[in-house]
Amino acid sequence: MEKKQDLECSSAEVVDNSSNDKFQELLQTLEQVIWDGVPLVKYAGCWLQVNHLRPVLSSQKHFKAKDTDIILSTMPKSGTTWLKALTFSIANRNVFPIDQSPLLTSNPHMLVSFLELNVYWKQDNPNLENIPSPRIFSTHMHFKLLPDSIRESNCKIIYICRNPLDQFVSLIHFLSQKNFGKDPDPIAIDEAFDMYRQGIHAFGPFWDHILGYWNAYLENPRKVLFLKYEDLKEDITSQVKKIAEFMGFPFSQEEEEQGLIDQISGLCSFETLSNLAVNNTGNMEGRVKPNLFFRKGQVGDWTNYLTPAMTERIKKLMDSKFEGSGLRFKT
Ligand code: PAP
Repeated sequence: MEKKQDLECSSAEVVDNSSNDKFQELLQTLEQVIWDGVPLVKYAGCWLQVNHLRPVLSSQKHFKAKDTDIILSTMPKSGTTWLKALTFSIANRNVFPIDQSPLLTSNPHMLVSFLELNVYWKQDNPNLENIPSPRIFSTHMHFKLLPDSIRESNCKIIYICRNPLDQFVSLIHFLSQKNFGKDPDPIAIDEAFDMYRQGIHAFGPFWDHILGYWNAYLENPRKVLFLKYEDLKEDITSQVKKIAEFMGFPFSQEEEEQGLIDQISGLCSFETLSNLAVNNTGNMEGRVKPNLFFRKGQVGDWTNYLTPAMTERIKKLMDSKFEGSGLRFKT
């Protein structure tokens, strides 16, 4: 049953209300479904886990982007961990030599925080002023949900997407393992697939997520860099150069000759990161095991999981949703 969405309800109004009433009122107006055992709500056309809505609203109200900020945007399972590692390494290459990189002792997610899953998850209005520039934050939010200051300032957005077939397969593996593999009833692939096709998954619909950033990139390529996971797999060197230039930290000729691009690419590679002790032990803030972010790291693993009928359906959906956009995926 479709419930009316109150898109006019401003985030400021909702999160300001200490009694919680406004927030509860807003929730009542939103369409809700259960996905993998958790409630998702449809806010401004975007599906969010219900517990992500408040931090999204808080970030919209309070986040003040600086011109020097770099915002990494992704749909889950599209290359977030990789992009965090690469951008952190590029920005901090003069602070930490490669062999002393914090990536050797910290999972990339502990070095670059999500606005809605970390920063505004813990506090409604944290003080972020003292974080040294460039501040790098990440988000899974749709472009249209981003805090206004991100769009209005001169900060930069780096988006990475992945072909939806692999993204979906990566997602279902993550879901089956996320509660330390102890989820008694993880969502079945067929059910997840049917919902995915309807755009119902955390931060879905996937086509709106991707097209939101694609169109923003077409409108202003100096503001938004649009990357594809498959391109990074194919030629990491040119992509790292491109990312560094976009960030405003281009590699000097001397750095290139010293092999710094290869060193950063090697440090951030699936092979290196997935074998580090830090990414194979313990858990992250009691929520997930770090090795969940490193499964296979391949292009085309979907062929091992999706039936021909499923593949055809998704490909048709992709054709219809991305038609005319100029966007193509390597699968
Ligand atoms: P997140 O959005 O939850 O942080 P994200 O990092 O986007 O997840 O996606 C995880 C996927 O990226 C995994 O893909 P797979 O399930 O198909 O294997 C993971 O293996 C892959 N991945 C993580 N780090 C790297 C890396 N350094 N290079 C290439 N792929 C990587």
